[in-house]
Amino acid sequence: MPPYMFANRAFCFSSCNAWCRVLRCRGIVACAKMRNQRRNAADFCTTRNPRRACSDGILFQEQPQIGNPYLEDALLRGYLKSHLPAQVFAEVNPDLERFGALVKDEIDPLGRECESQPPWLLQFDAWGRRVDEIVTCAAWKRMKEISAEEGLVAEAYERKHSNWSRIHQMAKVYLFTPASGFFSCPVAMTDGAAKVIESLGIPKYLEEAYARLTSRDAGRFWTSGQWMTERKGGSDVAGGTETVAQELPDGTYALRGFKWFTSAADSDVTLTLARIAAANGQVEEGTRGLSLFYVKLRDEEGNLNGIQIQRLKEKLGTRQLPTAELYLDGATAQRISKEGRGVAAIAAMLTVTRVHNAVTAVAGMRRAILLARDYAVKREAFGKCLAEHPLHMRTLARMEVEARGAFLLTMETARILGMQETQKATEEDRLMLRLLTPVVKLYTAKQAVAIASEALECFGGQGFMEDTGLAILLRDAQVLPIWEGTTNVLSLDVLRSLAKSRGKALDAFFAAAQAKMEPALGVTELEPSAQMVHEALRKLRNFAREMALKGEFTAQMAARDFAFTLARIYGGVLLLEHAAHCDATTVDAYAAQRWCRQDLCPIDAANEGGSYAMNAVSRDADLVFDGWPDPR
Ligand code: UCC
Repeated sequence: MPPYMFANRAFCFSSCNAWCRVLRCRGIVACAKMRNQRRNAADFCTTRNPRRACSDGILFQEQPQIGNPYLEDALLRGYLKSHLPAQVFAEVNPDLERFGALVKDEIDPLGRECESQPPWLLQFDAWGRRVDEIVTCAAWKRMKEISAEEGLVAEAYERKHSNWSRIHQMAKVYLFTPASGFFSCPVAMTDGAAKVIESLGIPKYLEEAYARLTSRDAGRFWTSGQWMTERKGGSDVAGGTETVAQELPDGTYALRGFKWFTSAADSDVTLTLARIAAANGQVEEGTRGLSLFYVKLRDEEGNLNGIQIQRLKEKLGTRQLPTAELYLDGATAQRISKEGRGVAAIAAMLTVTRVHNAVTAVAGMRRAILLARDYAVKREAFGKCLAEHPLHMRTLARMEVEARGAFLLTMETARILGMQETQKATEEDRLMLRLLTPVVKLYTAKQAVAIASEALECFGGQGFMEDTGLAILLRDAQVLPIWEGTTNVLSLDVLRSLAKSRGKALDAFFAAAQAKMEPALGVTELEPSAQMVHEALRKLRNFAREMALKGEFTAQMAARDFAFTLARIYGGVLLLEHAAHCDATTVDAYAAQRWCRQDLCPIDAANEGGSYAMNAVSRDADLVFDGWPDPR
């Protein structure tokens, strides 16, 4: 044995005995006897026929596995138990347990099939006829049926449990999304389209679409796309949308333009933006020129509606999902917003899809952690399993705390969305929904990438391999900070929400934080953490006052740190609220304490350090362009 290994073992023996006893008591690590039995079995294989063992590549590391994801997720179950009314929990709990089993037994294998059989574009048939057919695998089609049958959209609109239906639906989507081969993307957009149509009062001409988008009947269920990104990009929608809508005599419109990224381009219908052309062909530029349109992709015979599919995109991740470039060559469309109110109308969709984005982010974190946790009790290194190494457990615990905060932030946003849709929301709730949606979307997305990356490291080299099914966790997570608005665009959206509400959204934030933390203040082990959140709130309030005085420039410079501060503080608030609940465990309290130990107000330190001073931009530019061959 090399000396370094000996040294390592000696260290572990002397300092970690007590720790290992704790793990064994909990049955977390196999007892030494079981481990020896396993090792003896392996030795038996190799000593009997060592050459065969090497040449056959006999399994020498155990594969991490996830059972029923609902039963393995203590926080999800604890959250539902403590938040849902008892009667609602009694109905939702068995449904989620059953659905969790379905995820494990059927959806997960289908998701893997979607990965191994990605979509492809059949542009011409054998006789040269242009068909532009996106060919998807059977598993992808089955995902659509499951989405309908399980009411992954419908649940939120039937409102059987009033405002809590949103939580029920999002909990199901949370279980579904990491196993779904990204069918959760069309589910998210379908939910968003249903929301827009509902917010328009379900006009007669959209009744069928609404019924189908929210149907549980797999034969009737339609999915929707959300085409917002054109050749000039997807962030600056007002500056980048070139598609023109020409009104036809029957009151419909013909759309002409190029949509650069269209996710789930095999959808049945879509919502999209375009500029209405006047009789002289002129269009109005900017936001005021944009209107929202509803488009059916194919006619009754299955022919595309004036749409050419140019190509499918080559992507880093989400390869299961057909993302296409589309040329609209006279696609017939119905205008569904008032003229020039397209962005405001599609905002209802953005709220919903951004919550879905966050749900996918936290669900991805959970999946990565469940796998890493399982591997920690299976994989041995330096003579013992990973769970017996304190540093490894510390790493997993950090990931767990991060995932918990992100989960509660997401569910709280979904909860308020449910309140708003059932007319139970107060003015404070409405302001909080507007503020929290971009905060939660941007924060969870960034953390999802970080957690996925950390999780891969937990598997060593195996985490870097495609055929383990682990590398995809990171590849797929990387889309989340980009979809539905990048981190910076959403940071600026946070500022918009403050400006539009004349600061009332921030007042609502302070009031909600205060109220939610109240119960924790009376609990001895939570009190110090609650004080830390209080202190962070005080610093944030001071910064907000300073920002108001300094104006737009400082606000923009600080926007990202500001959004992260809101997320950190509110994550702490929600973890404390959860830990103060009567059903909470000591683990919940510990998670809250751990979260609150980090810097809850990063904007304060950055401000103190001069990050938002007037000369900071030019200094940033000097730094960035240092060595650039063509200085401006
Ligand atoms: O990402 C995409 C791929 C789809 C895949 C779906 C995945 C779903 C998750 C799946 C999980 C598995 S497509 C979309 C990517 N692009 C974006 O998300 C756009 C990013 N850019 C922004 O969000 C910008 O902030 C814009 C485009 C909204 C800003 O545009 P404007 O033109 O500057 O807009 P204004 O002037 O700020 O706002 C126009 C109106 C205002 O209303 P009024 O006129 O009444 O004052 C705003 O208050 O729209 C209102 N508004 C909003 N309302 C704007 N943003 C919002 C909002 N977030 N909420 C409510």
